[in-house]
Amino acid sequence: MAVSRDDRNVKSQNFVLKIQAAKTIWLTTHPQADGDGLACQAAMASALLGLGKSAKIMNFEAPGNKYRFLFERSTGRKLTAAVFDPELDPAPPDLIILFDTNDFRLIEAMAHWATDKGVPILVLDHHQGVPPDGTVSWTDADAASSGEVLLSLLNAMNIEIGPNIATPLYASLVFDTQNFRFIRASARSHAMAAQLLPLVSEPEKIHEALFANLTPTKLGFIAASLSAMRIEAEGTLAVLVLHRDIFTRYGADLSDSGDVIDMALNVGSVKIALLLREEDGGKWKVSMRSKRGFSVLEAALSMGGGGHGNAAGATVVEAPTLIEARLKPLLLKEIRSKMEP
Ligand SMILES: [Mn+2]
Repeated sequence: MAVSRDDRNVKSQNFVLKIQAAKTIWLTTHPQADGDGLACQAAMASALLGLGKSAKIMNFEAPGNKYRFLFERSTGRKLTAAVFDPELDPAPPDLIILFDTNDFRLIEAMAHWATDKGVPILVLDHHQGVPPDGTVSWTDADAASSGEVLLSLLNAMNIEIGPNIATPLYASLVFDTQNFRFIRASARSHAMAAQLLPLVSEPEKIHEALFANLTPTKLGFIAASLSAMRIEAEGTLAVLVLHRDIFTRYGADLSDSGDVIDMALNVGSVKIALLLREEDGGKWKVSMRSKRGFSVLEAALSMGGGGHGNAAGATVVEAPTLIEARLKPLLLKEIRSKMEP
């Protein structure tokens, strides 16, 4: 449904007004925070500090090692990230901004806590779907990264983009487009890169941190994972089931398995890749990726999850063989219907 320009402007003004009125602001993102959500937190923290506000990065776990560079700044103090724990009885901020998801089930504990304390949560995101009714949001499902959406907010707020903001925003773009391989809508991502790049002192370091971060053990994890991958349905579907022991054996973290599923799409014939990853308490994280023209969103929604057309997932408590048996017919149907001339 098209949003009229006036509606959009009213919504946008509301978002900006809420930020302007707040003195203390928490910046959060979904659990297992990635290079887009964390980059938004870093960029927004610098923007808010520049406005003289108190900004606190509040996550659900410590950021992954490869993302630590996002919190270093060329001027001013390094940013730090706290871990949300309502038991510690933190002082409620005036406002919380949630980046890179609109799914409040993912931040359930914080959402409940915020409701109890009367703290509003704003959403800045580029995923499909909508946040709970009444949520003030700034979203664009055509944007390649939440960082791209954040840049439009900062521009609307007339905030000057210096190196401390440009560097994480550029990183968000590099990360979510996987080095500009997945450009969602348009040339906009490249235009944004052109605007930001002159302010980024060492762009190669961003690429290295995000993509050239292998260690011998991580390489071992990738080799073992790839050899467990099955390529089925005339080469069009890649399936990978990773039990916890493989992570323990190689000391791999959860972001490492994301790299493996991305690799599956480098196989020319593969249209969709499906990864099942064992988590705590009998839970399995389902991650799906697809090439342009093939959507995995419907399959993720059928499992109670969400995401984008080309990257979606869910968390399910069920045996992996059963999850696979439920998903495969949907994925094969998608592949076959889109491959027909
Ligand atoms: Mn994102």
